[in-house]
Amino acid sequence: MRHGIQDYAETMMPPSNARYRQLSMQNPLHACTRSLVVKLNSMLTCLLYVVCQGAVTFADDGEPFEPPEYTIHRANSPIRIDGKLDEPVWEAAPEIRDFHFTWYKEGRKEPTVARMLWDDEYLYVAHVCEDAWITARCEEHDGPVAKDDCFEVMVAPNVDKPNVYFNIEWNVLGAWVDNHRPNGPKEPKAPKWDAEGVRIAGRYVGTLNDDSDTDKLWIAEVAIPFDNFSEVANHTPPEPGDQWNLNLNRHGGDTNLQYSQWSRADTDVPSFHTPHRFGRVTFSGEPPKQ
Ligand SMILES: [Ca+2]
Ligand SMILES: [Ca+2]
Ligand SMILES: [Ca+2]
Repeated sequence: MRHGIQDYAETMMPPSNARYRQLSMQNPLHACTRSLVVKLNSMLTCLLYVVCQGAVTFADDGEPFEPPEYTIHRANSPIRIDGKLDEPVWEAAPEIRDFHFTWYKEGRKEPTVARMLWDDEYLYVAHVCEDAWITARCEEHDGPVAKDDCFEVMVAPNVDKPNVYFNIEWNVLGAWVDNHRPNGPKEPKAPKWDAEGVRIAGRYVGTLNDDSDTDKLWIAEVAIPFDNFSEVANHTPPEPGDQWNLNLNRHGGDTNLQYSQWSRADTDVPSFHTPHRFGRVTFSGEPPKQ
């Protein structure tokens, strides 16, 4: 069953509406009084609609949308960007496993496990993507990474400017694309924005660009300097307790695209450019419990 925000408002309205309808039926109200009741009723409808919009929204699948939340703990020991997630601090970091297959409904859904950490210089992202057919051809910056199996982080680093966001996506070869949308998803991206100092190391189990066999997985370990977001974020590096809006997305390569994501979008066709549907991360000054 489809639910939009109006459906939600209507399900909440009957008590108020019924009450005002009852009043107007039981009392021989003057026309202008009835008019006032109608106006009050209409105002209440608008008020409730606004309240409901602020409180909760509904996705097309009828499930109420609550942004997923994640605590990014501080890395209390160095992270070597080598594609091996064997640092104890990675092992201790909380996992994100509940990726949504917002548009992909049939067939086996390929799981993802992602983790994030931070220190004074970098936001760290690590992920393990199960993948039966790994595609990775692009080796140049700002090339067609989106045609490959790729993983993307989108960040809106100031919750007071939720439409101002950045996206960086990479493949297992370490090629990446970076863009900045200073005025929201419907306005043009910044003519030129390059993330500086991004470090990516990937590994995979399988064969690249040969879909005649079945692959296992690919991994990337990524460090993104906070300085890249300094013009938008309140603090870079963040201060403990700071919150950002953020999403993690996957593209699927040549075969079985899937398009999975941490916080699910609300579009009919695949689109990750929905900053109003990003998840919420909180930077903790504490390392993860080991
Ligand atoms: Ca490592
Ligand atoms: Ca293969
Ligand atoms: Ca794939």
